[in-house]
Amino acid sequence: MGVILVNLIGVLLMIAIVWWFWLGPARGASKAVSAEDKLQILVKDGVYEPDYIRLPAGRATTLHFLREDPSPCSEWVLFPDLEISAELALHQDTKVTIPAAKPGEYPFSCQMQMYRGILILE
Ligand SMILES: [Cu+2]
Repeated sequence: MGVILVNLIGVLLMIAIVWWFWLGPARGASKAVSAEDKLQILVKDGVYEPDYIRLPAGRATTLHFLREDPSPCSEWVLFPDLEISAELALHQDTKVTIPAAKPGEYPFSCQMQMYRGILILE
């Protein structure tokens, strides 16, 4: 009986972890950034923070990338669908201007696609 209970707890814990990382409440809603804030994206530890940005379509916007990762992997940020690439200075704010564009999903990443994010224009 005790063994079954321990297994059950293990399984529930795994489900909880999976739920948290893949389906959790953090995805989307809480990472959304409003157009009023300074749109700063921290580049650190293999992730863009936030990695999910919603902005109004049809309006140019400036994103501020703050790169804190010295590895060359994080040096460039690419928005392939918008034909934007920018070299990010280490420990400094790098402005990246997003032109007015159609509504849609615009993924962005480093050159090797280790860092990934998505820009939603709506
Ligand atoms: Cu990379």
